[in-house]
Amino acid sequence: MRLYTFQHSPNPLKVRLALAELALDCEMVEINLFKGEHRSDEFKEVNPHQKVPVLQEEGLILRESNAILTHLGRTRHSELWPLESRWEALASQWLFFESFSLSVHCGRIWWTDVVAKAIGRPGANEALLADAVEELERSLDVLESHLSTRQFLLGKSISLPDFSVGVTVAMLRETRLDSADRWPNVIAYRERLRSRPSWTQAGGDKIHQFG
Ligand SMILES: N[C@@H](CCC(=O)N[C@@H](CS)C(=O)NCC(=O)O)C(=O)O
Repeated sequence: MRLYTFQHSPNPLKVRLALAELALDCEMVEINLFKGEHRSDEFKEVNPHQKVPVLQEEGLILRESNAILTHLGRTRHSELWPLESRWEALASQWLFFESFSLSVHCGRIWWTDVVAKAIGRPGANEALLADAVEELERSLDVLESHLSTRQFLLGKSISLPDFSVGVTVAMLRETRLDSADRWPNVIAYRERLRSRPSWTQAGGDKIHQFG
């Protein structure tokens, strides 16, 4: 199994966390986005969309982090992905929520407040940022309420959808929306994820470190 990844990027981090928690061996191929390596002809053969992560396994080439988590969950029998249809329906719900209601908006704010400042690139424009904040506030309120009675998305135990939603809300650390007063349960959830050995093993804090 091989993963195309980049140490400072959130979407590949979701997969590295899952691999660490599932104790799976995987060859890591680093694609340096800051140097434009994802735009090379060689990488376009792997992923015409020119994005990471991409997982290669026995002839399967799979892009989209949440599809990769689903694949790992369904093929590796583990308590991180119970194969029960109602459980899987709720897992899908959270993966789609992450994809449509969190990811792009968190990405814009993280890029502007953290990455662009650190590496000297322009942030997102003001209209996009205003839209991101408005959309995210509503989504974070949903998550805040959900986590008021649960440790993790699907109850007491962590599962693969937590690595998706958890990484995406972790992007908001040190941004304008990093508010423990407004979203205490979300921040506590993020810190539960960050305190796991898998977070350290996967280099989770590198989404905030660009030295
Ligand atoms: N929906 C995709 C998003 C993948 C994505 O945007 N990856 C970023 C890194 S986190 C990337 O490769 N960006 C390079 C680019 O868009 O040019 C997923 O969940 O995997």
